Amino acid sequence: MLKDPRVVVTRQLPERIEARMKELFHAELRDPDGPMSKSELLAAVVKADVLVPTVTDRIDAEVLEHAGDQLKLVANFGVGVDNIDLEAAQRRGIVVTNTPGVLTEDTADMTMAMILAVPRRVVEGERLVSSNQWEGWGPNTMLGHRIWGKRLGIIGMGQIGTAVARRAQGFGLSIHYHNRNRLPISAEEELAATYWESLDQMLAHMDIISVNCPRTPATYHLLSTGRLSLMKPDAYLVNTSRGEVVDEAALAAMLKQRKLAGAALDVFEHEPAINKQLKELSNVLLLPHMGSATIEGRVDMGEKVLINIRTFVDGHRPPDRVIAKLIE
Ligand code: 8YV
Repeated sequence: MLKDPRVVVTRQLPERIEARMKELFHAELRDPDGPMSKSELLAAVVKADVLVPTVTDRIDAEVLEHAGDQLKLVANFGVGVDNIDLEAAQRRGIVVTNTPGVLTEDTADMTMAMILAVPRRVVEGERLVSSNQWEGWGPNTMLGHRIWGKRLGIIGMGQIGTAVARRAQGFGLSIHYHNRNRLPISAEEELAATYWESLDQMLAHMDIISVNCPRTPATYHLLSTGRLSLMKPDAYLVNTSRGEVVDEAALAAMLKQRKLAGAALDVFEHEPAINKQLKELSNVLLLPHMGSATIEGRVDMGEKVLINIRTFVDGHRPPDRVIAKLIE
């Protein structure tokens, strides 16, 4: 049992969550907001009993090895834990938790919006109107591609992938997926989903690919030049997972050469930097990592963080403990 734990939060969280954080713990909140520099992170782990980082903090081996013995818990505000060196945390006996479940539906909604937006040229159409260049309806104006009846290939059929599949079914897409483990037959039947053991083969047959797997050592550049080249030239790529799963430079080059029809990307390899070529293309929709950005979602994430910390400091196993081996 940890008495009056010092909780350092690296970013400004919803007001309601920060208020509760202060009631429950000796909380050090971020004001003004902004990502912590490496030196600020190093200073934080020297004094914190609990650190609450986000995707904008790299909690790498250097940071964790610099931590004082008092640091016992890293309670990530986010489901992806690729920003944390889990092995290094384990070596130091530091527990890591995340916030699964509560951002599934929001992220799936955004993924679906992106699946619809690029083939139907939603953003191009908006730009045409807002730049005063629209000259009126024409039978051959702004033609995109039909969604209904196309094949959607989901890479990573976890909670978010499954939530995307449920939505996509309603839009008449046939569901295909590649995952480390095949789903139970009942789940496949419910989604009318076809399992592809070979990612390469699935890529070659899909009209739209949605990346929904976590970023782990095994998924880094999973969509390499070679794999992207397997996709049909009239196929689209959507990524709401992590930028590092796709070789961004290779993707940009292929889109430029029209070897792919288009892409919708909410995440990037070197956020907030984005490959310059991507910004110059009209068949690409670029969003600022906002897949889970709803007010309700952020509050739910904060609640999860509070519960994880509270349970831990009370001497129990926190509900969302992340075990290094399980996610690799
Ligand atoms: C979050 C995300 O907004 O939770 C995740 O893994 O990618 C985002 O949707 C972000 O990570 C918060 O830290």
